[in-house]
Amino acid sequence: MSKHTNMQRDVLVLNLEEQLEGIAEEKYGKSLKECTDRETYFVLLDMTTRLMNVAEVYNGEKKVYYISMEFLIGKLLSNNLINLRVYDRVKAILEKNGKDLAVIEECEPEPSLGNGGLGRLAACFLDSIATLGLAGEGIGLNYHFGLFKQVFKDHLQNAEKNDWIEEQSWLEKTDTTFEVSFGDKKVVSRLYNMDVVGYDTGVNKLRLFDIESIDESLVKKGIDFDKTKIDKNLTLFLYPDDSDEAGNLLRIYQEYFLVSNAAQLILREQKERQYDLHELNNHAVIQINDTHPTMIIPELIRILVEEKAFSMDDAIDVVSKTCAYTNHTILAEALETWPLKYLEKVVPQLVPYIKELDKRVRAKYKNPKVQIIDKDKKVHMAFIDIHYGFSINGVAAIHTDILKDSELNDFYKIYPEKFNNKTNGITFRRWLLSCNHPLADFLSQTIGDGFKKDANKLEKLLDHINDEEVLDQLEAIKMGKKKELVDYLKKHENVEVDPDSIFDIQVKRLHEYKRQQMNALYIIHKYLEIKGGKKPSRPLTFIFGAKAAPAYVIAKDIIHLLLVLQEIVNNDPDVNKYMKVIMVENYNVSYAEKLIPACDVSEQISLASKEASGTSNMKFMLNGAVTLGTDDGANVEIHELVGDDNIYIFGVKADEVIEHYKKADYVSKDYYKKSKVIKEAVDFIVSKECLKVGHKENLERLYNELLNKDWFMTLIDLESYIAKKDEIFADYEKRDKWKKMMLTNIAKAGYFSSDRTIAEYNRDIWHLN
Ligand code: 475
Repeated sequence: MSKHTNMQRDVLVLNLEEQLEGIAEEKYGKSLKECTDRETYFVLLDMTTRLMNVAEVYNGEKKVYYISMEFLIGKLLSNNLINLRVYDRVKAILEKNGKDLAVIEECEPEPSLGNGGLGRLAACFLDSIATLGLAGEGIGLNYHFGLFKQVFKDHLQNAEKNDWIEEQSWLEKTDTTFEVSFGDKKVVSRLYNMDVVGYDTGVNKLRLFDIESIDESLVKKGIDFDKTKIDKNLTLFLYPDDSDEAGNLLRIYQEYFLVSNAAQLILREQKERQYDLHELNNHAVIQINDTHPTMIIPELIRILVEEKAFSMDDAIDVVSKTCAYTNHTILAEALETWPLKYLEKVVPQLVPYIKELDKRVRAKYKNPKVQIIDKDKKVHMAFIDIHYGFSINGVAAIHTDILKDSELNDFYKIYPEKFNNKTNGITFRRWLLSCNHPLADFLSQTIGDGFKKDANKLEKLLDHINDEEVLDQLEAIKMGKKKELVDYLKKHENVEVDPDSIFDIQVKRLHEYKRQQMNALYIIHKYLEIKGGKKPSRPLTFIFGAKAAPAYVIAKDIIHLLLVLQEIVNNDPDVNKYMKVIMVENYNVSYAEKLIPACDVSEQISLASKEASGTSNMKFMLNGAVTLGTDDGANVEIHELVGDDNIYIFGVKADEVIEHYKKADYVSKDYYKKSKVIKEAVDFIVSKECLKVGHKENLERLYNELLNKDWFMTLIDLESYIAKKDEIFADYEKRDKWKKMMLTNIAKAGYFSSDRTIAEYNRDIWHLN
């Protein structure tokens, strides 16, 4: 940090209390004490912004641009205060004035600029890039309503808009505007910045582009709007319903809007610094977050050729050395392939370049499976990244292996040197220091606070594995967090939960491959057992949080089933003393921060091979939950780190699953017919009890799906899942063993700090100073 900014910062920090009083007076003409909670929030926002304004801004010879359609940043107040190292002081000042920072935080709206894992990862990465002192920025879109707000009505998911932008917010409006041309229209963009402050370091920027001509009034009911009015709707929502053509086209408009702005911003910066564009790769590296921003490649080539007098060869060469791609999924339906005719309509200026890139591939490789434009005239976006980028990475060891050995094997044979793994990580600032103060403080007391800067130091906790006092403290902290959650659930979901029950939690997007339906079948099984007189030794609380894509019918049916089970179980006097089911409404980052510290059993039960990595598995572990999971994604690495004795693994392995798909020999009905337990659980979905509460159409559709399709093999693992889950619940009673498992999981979580992940990206891909 430079001397100058350091001093300014010191002055502000020394006089924090006067500063806050000054801002309160200036803004509201009253003292801090007299401010309402909401006013206090805005006072803090102002104060924090001032502190960030005097922090060092990173500049380097080379910069990373992390381009992503999603940055699921969550609320920022607490995190910014923590990273600025003023959290405790601010909290104390507020307390002196009769205020509770935790209550103030509730006034902050959550920006939901992401769907799930991929978007949240981007946010963790920004935190780590700044914390490691690297010059880097995120480039994304400023969606006005973000991801929809989930509301339950009649046991069904409804979608409403999430209005998060207020008059005063973390967004800073800039003077930067660009023109973006589509085939049939032009729009003018506007850049908004958000500061991203590192932990005890300087700041970077998150750049969010918007359009000047946006019209929020286009949204009439729920999240419906006229999808054809591009100049008015472009940045209204994240991921509009893509089940129809207009939705798909809007998505392409959004993607091109993102990359056109990114390209203009990056090239402007090169010019300002008087860099030679022939050396772009020495000054910029572009990390493409999944295929959504892939058009940055042909767009940069186009600009270099048409506006900067590059030859085609030179343009392709330098852009290929600048762009790197991260793959987050092997699900075929998530790998983008755009019909060429859509691209011709939206971005005709890119089409000749995409055809040129395709032509060059064809000249070199005869294999039709590596060609960019296939025989049906569809453009495979990932293939552009692989041929014309210098790096491709998966997000966990097993995922990268699957990419190399099966999914992208034809490419791996051509470019083995481009493939690399970067196992995901999470920022410990948000997922420990901010969401679990008691645990963070206790760790500081026990092992010193070195772990805050070097997460591997958490391993020191292992020295205390036989220390009763430490083990009891961990248990007490968990209980404290469970009680906080109990109060919150009472208030927000109107359910009573026993803090002494086992908290078993599955929170993530709703998708059949993640198998929430398998968890639901276990719950049915338990319910029937209890009805039959077999009581668990301790009450069980099953908690879910998940949004389903509005166009994903079966996913919404699974939510319906969970809500129906919640009603049946929680209202059945024979059962509700022994178990409860809670599907929380509108699961988001803020909710995750309340649920994760309170969890005992972390559900990570995807069909092996399907979950690229998962990141909630890491968050739960760090907060002392024990994983119940399949050998999938980063679970495999958690397993290796904690050993067989500190994790509960069940189910078929990835290679077996891949074999089944290859042979197409999985028949779910066979499992249903063979097992009484499976049959009973599945049949209950369409039982009298369920049909009385729920809807015939939804329940029957789900039942038929499970019996006749079950594309993600729920029934193949159901029996081993039931057995493992019964085992983990029984082991919960061996308190000594359990507390040691908690401790081991926390101690071994250091590897999953996103600081480690980002250091690896930098070492292997970015090469920034
Ligand atoms: C994986 N989202 C997790 C996480 O690497 C992994 C897809 C299409 C359009 C918009 N969003 C998506 C994802 O693919 C996604 O979130 N993938 C997730 O990325 C971070 O930990 O296993 O499912």
